[in-house]
Amino acid sequence: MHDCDGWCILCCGGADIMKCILTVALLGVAVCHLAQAKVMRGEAPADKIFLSKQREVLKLLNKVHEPNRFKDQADLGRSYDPTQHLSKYKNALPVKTLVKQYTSGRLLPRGQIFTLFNDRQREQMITIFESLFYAEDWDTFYRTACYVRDRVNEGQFVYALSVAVLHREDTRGMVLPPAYEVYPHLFVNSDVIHAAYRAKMRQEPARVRMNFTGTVRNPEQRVAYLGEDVGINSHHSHWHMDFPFWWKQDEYGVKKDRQGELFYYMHHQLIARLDLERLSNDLPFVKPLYWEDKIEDGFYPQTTYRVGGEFPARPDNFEFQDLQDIKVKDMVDYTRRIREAISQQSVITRWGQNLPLNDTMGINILGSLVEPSQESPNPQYYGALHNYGHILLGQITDPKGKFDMPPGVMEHFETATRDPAFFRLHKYIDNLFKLHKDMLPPYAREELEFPGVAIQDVTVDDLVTYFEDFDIDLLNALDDTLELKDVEIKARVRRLNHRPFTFSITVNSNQEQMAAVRIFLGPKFDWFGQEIPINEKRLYVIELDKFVAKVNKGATVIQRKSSESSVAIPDRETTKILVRRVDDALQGKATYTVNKDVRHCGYPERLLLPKGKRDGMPFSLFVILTDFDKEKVNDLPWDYDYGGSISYCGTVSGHKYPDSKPMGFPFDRQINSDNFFRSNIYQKDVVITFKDSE
Ligand code: CUO
Repeated sequence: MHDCDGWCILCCGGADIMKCILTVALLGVAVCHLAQAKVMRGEAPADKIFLSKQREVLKLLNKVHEPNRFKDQADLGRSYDPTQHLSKYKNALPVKTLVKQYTSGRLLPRGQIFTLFNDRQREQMITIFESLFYAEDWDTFYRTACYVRDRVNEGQFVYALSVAVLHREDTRGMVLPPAYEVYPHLFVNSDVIHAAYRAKMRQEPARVRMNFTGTVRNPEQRVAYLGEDVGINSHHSHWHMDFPFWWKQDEYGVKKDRQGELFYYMHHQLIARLDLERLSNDLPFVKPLYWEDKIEDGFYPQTTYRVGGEFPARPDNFEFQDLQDIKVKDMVDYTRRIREAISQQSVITRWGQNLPLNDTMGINILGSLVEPSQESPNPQYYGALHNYGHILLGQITDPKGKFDMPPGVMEHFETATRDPAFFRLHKYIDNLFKLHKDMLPPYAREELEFPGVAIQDVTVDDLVTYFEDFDIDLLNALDDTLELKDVEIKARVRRLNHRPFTFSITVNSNQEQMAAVRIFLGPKFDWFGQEIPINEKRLYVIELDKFVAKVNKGATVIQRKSSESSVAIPDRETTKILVRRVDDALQGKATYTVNKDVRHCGYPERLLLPKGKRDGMPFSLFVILTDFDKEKVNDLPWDYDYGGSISYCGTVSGHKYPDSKPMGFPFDRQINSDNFFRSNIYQKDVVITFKDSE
């Protein structure tokens, strides 16, 4: 028996000693409760200056479709003339351009639909973003924000302001309202909006039930709960705000460590997650699409823009169409060139040099080339495979612009995952990444093993999923007037959740050391009910968690809760609660803690597990321990959490991605089952049971 008190204080920093004592007594081994809740190292009480800045940002994002209702901000915006303060911008060119474009009426008008995939609209948005980003101090930033609030298109404003807030030093830790509350039209069906309007007219509070699109006659509808989940859409749109493809790393002085690889990995994981949901609903894995094939499944979004009409629908069996600037044949050519680069393990840069793809950094280059980001080594030659794919799908039903249809769901990161074709496009892209990964040698023994460390056992609570109701605030969805009082109108949606669970990993080590722990879940059987071999299974494993733990000499039990997962973030706070908490703190009635590393990007924690089946569905659980000292990249504390969603969302605070292993290790490369499993890699079957409700 260990000296529990002393040991617990040493190991857990004194956290939850009673639980520790109890567990030690029961198990007879040392138990390390790594963290009782997510360790938010960047958290501290906010001061008045921060709180008032936070309040101003929330005011700026209130009812963005209408003129600013806050008189102080509106007056400030009206009277501020950026051209009189050019010395207050680190780079004054963008703000000069912005004012010129505004005065000559060349900006996208308010009320119109903004999409990042439209070059002209994006360039304008970048000018707005840079005007905000280059403001030398908070005061200039704030005045500029008030200036643009009522002058530029609201879609461009929200996006530019959000990206600026996420990246400026003086706004670090600031929380943005959930995207589905800022522009609810992108997240809920037309029916719901109509019903909400009726309730608003009557000035009656209402909860409007929202169903998933389609009917039971469409098998894809069985997994619509994932693609249409507001949490997934919010995660995805925030990922693209944290890692914009238009980001100019050198110019802005903010590096995006491993952006190309993150693009590959986060999207790969989204597809794998849908694949496990598909199996749970008796559907086969997602099939990739091809430029010259028909897209079997159509999609009818049943969603309407606030102004500008319905999102276009795509009938079944539609083919890709040439657009004015993007030809289907070009997509085939880009693909061929990329495949050539992969098979030759070398990319040709725009200056004619060869950039090798034959090492662990190859995926980062390939990711930037396929998306493409500003880091693409040769966009002229390799094109914009992924971005053009989004545009081709978004404009497929009105390729010539004959009917002046608005952008499709694929042309907004907030709505893209609603369309099953999103996953098919990304599977197609993912297969290119797979081709590259398959060119690399399988991991050698010394890359896989952790000498002296063995996992003896892994246990986990019963894994149970269920559906629950969730309410989305529709306040910002409805036009109203100052005279009309706000009434509470919400959309009620069904969403997947799971019971909390805790892993207990019993480890034996020949010395005290730091271990990187990776937990994955993969399918056991395929759609036909056949057991999936490990080298195929690896393509469908989803990451449940990745963290660092201390193992002692002898036996250690590492415990880790589902709520601590570094893949996921908890539910977003509603704007209403956020505003109230900030106001209370400003009035000294409560403390508001700010986390300087706060993340908006992160897979929803309640979706950590796939649905499974009513009778229980077997899955394969993998736990892998490796030597953290060999893979760490900086000297930050080993339990630093980078805001809590490092696995899929990397870092935005300028830190490097904290481990040097390829993302998805060890499943990202081919696996030879004969020499894959060793004492630090543990596999066992687990069962996920779905209950209709909790
Ligand atoms: Cu996230 Cu295609 O990159 O949607």
